[in-house]
Amino acid sequence: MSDTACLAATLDHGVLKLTLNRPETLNAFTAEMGRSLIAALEVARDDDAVRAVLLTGAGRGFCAGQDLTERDPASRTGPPDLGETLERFYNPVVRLIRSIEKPVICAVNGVAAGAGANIALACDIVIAANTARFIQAFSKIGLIPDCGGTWTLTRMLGEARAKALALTAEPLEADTAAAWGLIWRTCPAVDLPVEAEALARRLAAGPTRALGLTKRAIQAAGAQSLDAQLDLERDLQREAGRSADHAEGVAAFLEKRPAQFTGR
Ligand code: LHQ
Repeated sequence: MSDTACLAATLDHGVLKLTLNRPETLNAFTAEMGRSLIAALEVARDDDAVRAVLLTGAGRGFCAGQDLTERDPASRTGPPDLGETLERFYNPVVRLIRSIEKPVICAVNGVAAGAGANIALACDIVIAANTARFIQAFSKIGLIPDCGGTWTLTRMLGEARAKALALTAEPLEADTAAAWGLIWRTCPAVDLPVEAEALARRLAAGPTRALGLTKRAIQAAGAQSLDAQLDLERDLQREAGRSADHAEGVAAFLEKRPAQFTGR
């Protein structure tokens, strides 16, 4: 698994660990980081050896959002096309995280601001250091929340909290984010690397196909009726029922032994 200067990538026990690696800027997001993250997530999508993804940050921050030194108004002649920036770098990252049919875990090791917050919140399971904060920093620089933030916050928290966080840009402590149901849970900062790795390895050893189909079903649920969801569950369960891992899971139960899932 190849590293780049701003994104460390390792594959171990089926876990593709991606570490945003510009700690001196709290891992602020550059175009190079965007290209590297997209390429790594495409590998995660396509390579059967990858059975879970773990995204985290190096140093004391998770990600401070767009690197604002790349956006200095003094270094350009006209207004920027931020829509184009989103389409090239940020939207593909969020679309990949959501569409990869494998668990994507985010270990938020410190502050997550702007795009950094919303990329974290796009992941399937978010576990954060209890010292971390989530900041919808956009309004401080005259922008709107992106990376799906307006969608994610509204669905997960409702309009009242989504609007207050986005309009005020006030930091949300990780423990409050967990209490509000925005993330799964927090743990002491010192324990985060070990806990997140253990969770990722456990999921990577799971029935990957069923986990991927579960992700697809849950993501579809918010946009359709119960009736349509029952139809979708029927179709996806049919597919899961044909997997080798389903046969293995049942056999292991009957034989009173741990299942050895292969992801097929
Ligand atoms: C940074 C950054 C940073 C560069 C800290 N850039 N250096 C935007 C535009 C284009 C297209 C699409 O989408 C977007 C989406 C966005 O992400 S907009 C939001 C951009 N992010 C922000 O506005 C957050 C800016 N950062 C902060 O407010 C603070 O740094 C936070 C609250 C994240 C952390 O505060 P502190 O813990 O007090 O750390 P610090 O401010 O001292 O930062 C440490 C260093 O990191 C510092 O450098 P220095 O050389 O002074 O040690 C900062 O300049 C640098 N840094 N964020 N986004």
